[in-house]
Amino acid sequence: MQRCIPVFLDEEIVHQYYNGYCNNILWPLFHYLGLPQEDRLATTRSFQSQFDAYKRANQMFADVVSQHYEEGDVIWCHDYHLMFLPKCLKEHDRNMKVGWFLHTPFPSSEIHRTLPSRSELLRSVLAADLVGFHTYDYARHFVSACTRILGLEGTPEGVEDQGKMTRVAAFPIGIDSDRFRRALELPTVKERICELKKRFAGRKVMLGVDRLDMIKGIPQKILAFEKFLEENPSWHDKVVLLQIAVPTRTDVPEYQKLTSQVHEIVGRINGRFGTLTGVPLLHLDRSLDFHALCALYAVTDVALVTSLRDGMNLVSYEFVACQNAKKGVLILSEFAGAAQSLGAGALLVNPWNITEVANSIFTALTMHPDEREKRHRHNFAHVTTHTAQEWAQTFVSELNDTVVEAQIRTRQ
Ligand code: ADQ
Repeated sequence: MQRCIPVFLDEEIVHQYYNGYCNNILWPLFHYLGLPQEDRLATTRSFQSQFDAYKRANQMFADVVSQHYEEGDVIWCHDYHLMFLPKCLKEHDRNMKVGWFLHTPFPSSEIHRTLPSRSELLRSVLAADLVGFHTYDYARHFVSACTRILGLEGTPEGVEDQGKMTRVAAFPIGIDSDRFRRALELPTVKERICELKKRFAGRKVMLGVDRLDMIKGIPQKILAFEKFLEENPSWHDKVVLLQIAVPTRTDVPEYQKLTSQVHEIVGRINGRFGTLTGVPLLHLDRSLDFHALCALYAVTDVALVTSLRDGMNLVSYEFVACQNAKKGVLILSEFAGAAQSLGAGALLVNPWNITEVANSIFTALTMHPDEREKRHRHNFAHVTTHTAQEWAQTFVSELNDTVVEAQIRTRQ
């Protein structure tokens, strides 16, 4: 059986659909960043052609799915790139069982209603039988958008349109926590842990791991670290922040600007607080392999996740999964979906408030071991029980049930 079937898109479609409509319009909008500021007018002018490309690309996915579809298959569409797909699939065969899951936040209906194609996108998603989000808030925003923009009726189960019920619910994602725990037992990872401990001996290790994306709040994070250093001279040679930022969407100008901005702040901080023997901030523009990442998570004392918005944020889960020995502290943005599941164990912060984040860094570095243990235990229990496997099984089983219910209603 083929487990993966590619859908080939030509360069023009990739430009208009993927770089354009998906990453220049939907991604910033869903993260409350609005449309790109400088080329707002150009974006508005090219909006329709980008949306047409978006629909064409989704239709191409639908054509490939339809070619391989067999009766009884369940189809699960993922993310904001494929909001038009449920409609295309149902037009092909209304008996297909179709689910759609959004990995980003779904914003307040007041944000969504600024989108010129707001109604068409909502109606396409509503063609699905089950619509899922990471949190109840996102689900609630989606239902509000359907009631306010389309005038439909929202119920506790979802949205009803002309007798067709679309179930809308929260399915918070998790990670494969066992994979991380198994990795920590491998000799190569243990060796890396020893090397890192030697390398950073005498210093507390703080860690940030993000795609270099404006939603991840990397400039805000390192500005907060700078403020912490300004206000706590006694910590200057006792702490290091490792920021691992994997470059992403490098052909989009906004992302190129972000990279230069981050490099400039990093240079300034190291110039101000570095000594001949070391710098307080190590910033790497690259991704790490899985074992290197596990070792880094394991030696970290404080993880800093300061997303300005984030659907969930799995880095926070991965850090917790690797911390059974150390019981480090997680500083977590209240605007990440993960704040709803790991909020009781983490130190929650508003990433825009640099003073608050700087104070939380101090609290985390000086926290009593009993308090760290209590907080870690809470989060570890969550991360190891709410796994990726459980997430997928719950969604698919609920998708099956939804369709079964619909069939029962038809029979009545
Ligand atoms: P992302 O925005 O990519 O995902 P996140 O959930 O943090 O964000 O997942 C990132 C993944 O990439 C993690 O597994 C992490 O380990 C890895 N990664 C990041 N930087 C790395 C680096 N420098 N080196 C190696 N690995 C790195 C989207 C949404 C999130 C949502 C997920 C899942 O934006 O909000 O949690 O989907 O639904």
